[in-house]
Amino acid sequence: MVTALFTGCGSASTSASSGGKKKIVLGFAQVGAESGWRTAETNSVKDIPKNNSDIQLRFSDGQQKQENQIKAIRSFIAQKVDVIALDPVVETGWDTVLKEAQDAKIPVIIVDRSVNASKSLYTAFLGSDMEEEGKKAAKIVIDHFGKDKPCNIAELQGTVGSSAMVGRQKGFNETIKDYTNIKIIKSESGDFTRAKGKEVMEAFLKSDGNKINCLWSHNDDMGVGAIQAIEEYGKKPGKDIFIVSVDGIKDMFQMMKDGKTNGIVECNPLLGPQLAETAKAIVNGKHVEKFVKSKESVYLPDQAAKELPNRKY
Ligand code: GYE
Repeated sequence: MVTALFTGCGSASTSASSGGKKKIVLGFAQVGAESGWRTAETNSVKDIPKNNSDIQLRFSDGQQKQENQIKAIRSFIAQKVDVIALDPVVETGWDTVLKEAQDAKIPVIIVDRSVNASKSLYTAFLGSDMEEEGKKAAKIVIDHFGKDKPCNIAELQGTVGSSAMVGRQKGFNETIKDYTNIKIIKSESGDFTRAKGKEVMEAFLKSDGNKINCLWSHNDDMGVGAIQAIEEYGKKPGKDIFIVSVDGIKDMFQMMKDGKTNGIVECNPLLGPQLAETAKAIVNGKHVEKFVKSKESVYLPDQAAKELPNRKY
């Protein structure tokens, strides 16, 4: 049996107190630990109590399973936390548990990945526009291949059914649709992990290694795994195969500095500070935006060396 892991301490019910002042108890239901991006987000969230003496955190790792995350939310409801933050592994299947939180009058902030549920079931969404990221990735490919150069893409999808995968794929595909020279010839999920990204890329190369000249990876970790596969196959990543991915982790910046990848679309995982602000605003009855967007950029090889030392994740 898999049990959700909880860390953080405090009384089992109602708000914790410190020096007579009540702390806001925030329960965070995390996806798992599948990528460098995820580790950075977890660290940023775990820093919340250090930077906000009025917040106490209870953290649960869902180990990439929705059932664990649902259990965690139910446990947060039973503990009567003040605010629940959910980073949903997949988009669908949340209605029942979100309704349970609502019935218990506990506000829910959806973080990072979005849910496919009625907007009335949560107070705010804090995260990135995944479709926009897919569009930005496609534009980098289009800028390189133009309208004539044949471009045969191998696509490494993220976790199937996650908003990060669904949104990035949609944005990318919509942007390339009028370019008849740009085709996706291989597409499979690498579940956002390095090991799976390598494995899937090996299989792609085995069957179509002579055709693939572009890799579109929904995240950097799968891309890093794929770069290893490409090198082992005897091709030059970033040269024989043009590569674009999303996140902006240090390892991928290093690859870009080394000339092994061609474009990084940034997705910001450092959501802790914005989450803390949003949770406080909600508890204090202040107005919060329904969609709190995180800020992000695009990086090309000429910026890699300069940007690498500045990367925080
Ligand atoms: O891109 C990937 C992680 O949900 C935005 O999840 C996040 C994605 C991120 O595993 O690396």
